[in-house]
Amino acid sequence: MATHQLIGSPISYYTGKARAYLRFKKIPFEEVLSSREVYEQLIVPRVGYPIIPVMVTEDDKTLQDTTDIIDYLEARYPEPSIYPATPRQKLVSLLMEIYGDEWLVIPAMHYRWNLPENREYAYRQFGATSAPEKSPEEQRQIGFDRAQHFAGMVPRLGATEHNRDAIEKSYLQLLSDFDAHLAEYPFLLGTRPSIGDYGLIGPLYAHLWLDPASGKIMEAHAPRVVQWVKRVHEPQEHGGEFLPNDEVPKTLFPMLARMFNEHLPVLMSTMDHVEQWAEANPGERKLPRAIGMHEFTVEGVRGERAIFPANQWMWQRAADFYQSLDDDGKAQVRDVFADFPNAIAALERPIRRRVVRENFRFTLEG
Ligand SMILES: N[C@@H](CCC(=O)N[C@@H](CS)C(=O)NCC(=O)O)C(=O)O
Repeated sequence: MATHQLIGSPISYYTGKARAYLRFKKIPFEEVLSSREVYEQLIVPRVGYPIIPVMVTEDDKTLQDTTDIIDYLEARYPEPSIYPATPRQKLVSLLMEIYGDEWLVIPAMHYRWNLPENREYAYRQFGATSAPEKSPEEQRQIGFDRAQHFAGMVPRLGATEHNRDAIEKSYLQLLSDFDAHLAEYPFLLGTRPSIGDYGLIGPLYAHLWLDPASGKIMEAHAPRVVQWVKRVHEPQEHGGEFLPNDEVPKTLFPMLARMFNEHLPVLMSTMDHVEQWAEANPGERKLPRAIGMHEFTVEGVRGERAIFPANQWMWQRAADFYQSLDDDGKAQVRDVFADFPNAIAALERPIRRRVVRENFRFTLEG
């Protein structure tokens, strides 16, 4: 009988997110290695361009983007839901998903491609995925060639020699903040993983734990985060509960504050640039992957990175949810984020030009 297939690689960021989710939900699936042949014969013909993970469902539907994969499966396998039902927890879980998916890619890619031990490991793993039948020496060469595309993304994502120390400082502080949270709770919002845990597992599993030099850093700075990585990626439990009374634990606030300081200004600037791009390109709907460069700041150090409309698509999930709440729900959110006026302003900001996904590509709505 046909089963869902998850096509991806053992050291891929977003494959790890989807795999962890599927395991927790006990959804039957088989994993297919994204070899060169699989890219040529399955991924590119179905999606239109090379990307992982891809899900081919048991009834042969093609899904890409882990957020779409997860939401498709949540509708069919609703219990136990990874979306809290209450306003504050649901919003916090969506924010942590965006932060993991779209911002922690900076430390993740920095550590993978700028530490020689990790880079060497990644070449070999890339090669083993791409050409499992070849010898280790040939795989290393194939992996090296394939890796150039990914290593080349690092400066476009904003990680350079100039801000290296700041990126590492911010990441190590995030690790210790998360470690302190995990002294109290097994997951972000209680004893059940939420969509926020799945956002964070992408970077924290593959690049920041499995890569050997990264794993040593995590073991040394945040042993509880290591345990969480294992708990999320190899779940033993299938249930658990979100905390009662829509509580957002105090121990999450340092992580939220870091996201609001570093990532939120970039999300707002992305929306400005999407609006400007729409003005400058009347009638054009298909968005390029990146639309110019903008500044960002980490630990007081300024950098530049490409502007990705994909980031806005993810942000819309949180903003739409907040804006859909009734007055009481909004007031509860404003209350819990009272110390973060920039977060409230961001959530209230109308989305003038929406980014949607059509045929696996980002376009402007309507
Ligand atoms: N947001 C997407 C991103 C998928 C993605 O970026 N995958 C990476 C590997 S983990 C990739 O294939 N990148 C190819 C590229 O960026 O050219 C998701 O959640 O699935």
